[in-house]
Amino acid sequence: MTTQGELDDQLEAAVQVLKIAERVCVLTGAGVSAESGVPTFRDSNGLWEGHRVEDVASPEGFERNPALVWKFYNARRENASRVTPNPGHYALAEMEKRWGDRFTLVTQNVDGLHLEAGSENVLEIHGSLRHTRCLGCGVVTNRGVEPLGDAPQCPQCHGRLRPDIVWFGEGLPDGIWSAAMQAAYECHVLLVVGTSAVVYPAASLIPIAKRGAVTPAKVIEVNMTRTDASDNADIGLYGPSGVILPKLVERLK
Ligand code: BJW
Ligand code: ZN
Repeated sequence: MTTQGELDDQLEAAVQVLKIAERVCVLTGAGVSAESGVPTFRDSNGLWEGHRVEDVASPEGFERNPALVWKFYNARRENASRVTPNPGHYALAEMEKRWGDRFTLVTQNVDGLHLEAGSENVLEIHGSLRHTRCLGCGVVTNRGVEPLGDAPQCPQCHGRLRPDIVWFGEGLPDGIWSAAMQAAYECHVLLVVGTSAVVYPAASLIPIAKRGAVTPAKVIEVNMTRTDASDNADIGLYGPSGVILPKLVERLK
C-alpha cells in the first residue's frame, strides 16, 4: 500500500526527471483502458468465457475454430463501440504537446483509445481491433467496429478475413516494432503504464531503454500494483492511471 505522502514524493521525483528529459517514450498496456471499461487480460486469469486467451489469440486457435475466434473479436469490437477514452488517455495526449515529435507512445492495446484521445505519435505494436487482413490477397482494411459475423470474407477476393492483430507466436509488424525499439533506446524517460510486462517482445522495451543510446533512461511505472517491470523502475506511481496521469500532467505545468 502506498501512502499519500509516498505517492506525493514519487510524483515529485517523476516531475523532476520529466522536466529535464529531451525525449520521452511511453509503453502502455491494458490497464490504461481499464477505467474506460475495457477488460484487462490477466486480471481475469487470462480467460474469456472459459477459454484461455492463447487459444483464441493464436494462429493455431484460429485454424482450429475460426468462428470462436471471430466471436471473441466481435465481442471486443462491440465493446470498443461503447467505450471512450478516460482521463489517463487524455493526460498522455496532453503530455505529447510538451515534447511534440520527441514523444512516442507505444501501445500494446488494440482498442484505438489513445488515437481517439488525440495522441498522434502512436505505435500500435499489437495491431488494431478495427483492422482486418485477408488471408487470400493480404489486404488490410479498416472496418471500424461494425459486427462482422463469424466467417467474414474479403470483399475483393472472397478470401477468409482475420483480425489484423498480433497473436501469440507471431512477429510484430517490422517497421512499427523498429520504431518502438528506437524510441525506447533514445528516450531519457520511459513511462510504463498499466502493463503486467510479461508479454515479449513488448516488455523488452524496458531493458532497451535502460541500456540507452546516450544515458540509461529513467523508468517510471504507473500501475495498480508492482509488476515484472518494477525492479527496473526508478520511480513507482501506484494507483489508477486515470487518476495518477492527470496529477502528473498538472504538476508538469
Ligand atoms: C492498471 C489498472 C489501472 C489494471 N491503472 N494499471 C520471451 C520470453 C518468454 C516468452 C516469449 C518470449 N518471446 C516471445 C515469447 C512468447 C510470447 C510471450 O511473450 N508470451 C508470454 C505470455 C510468456 N510472445 C509472442 O508470442 C509475441 N511474438 C513473438 O515474440 O514473435 C517472435 C516469436 C515467434 C515464435 C516463437 C518465439 C518468438 C507476440 C505477442 C502478442 C501478444 N498479443 C496479445 C493478444 C492480442 C490479442 C488481442 O488483444 O486481441 O496482446 S497477448 C495480450 O497481452 C495482449 C496484450 O497487448 C498483451 C500484454 O498484456 P497487458 O497489456 O500487459 O495486460 P495485462 O492484463 O497482462 O496487465 C494489465 C495491467 O494493468 C496489470 O499489471 C494491472 O495491475 C494493471 N491495471 N487496472 C493502472 N486502472
Ligand atoms: Zn482478399
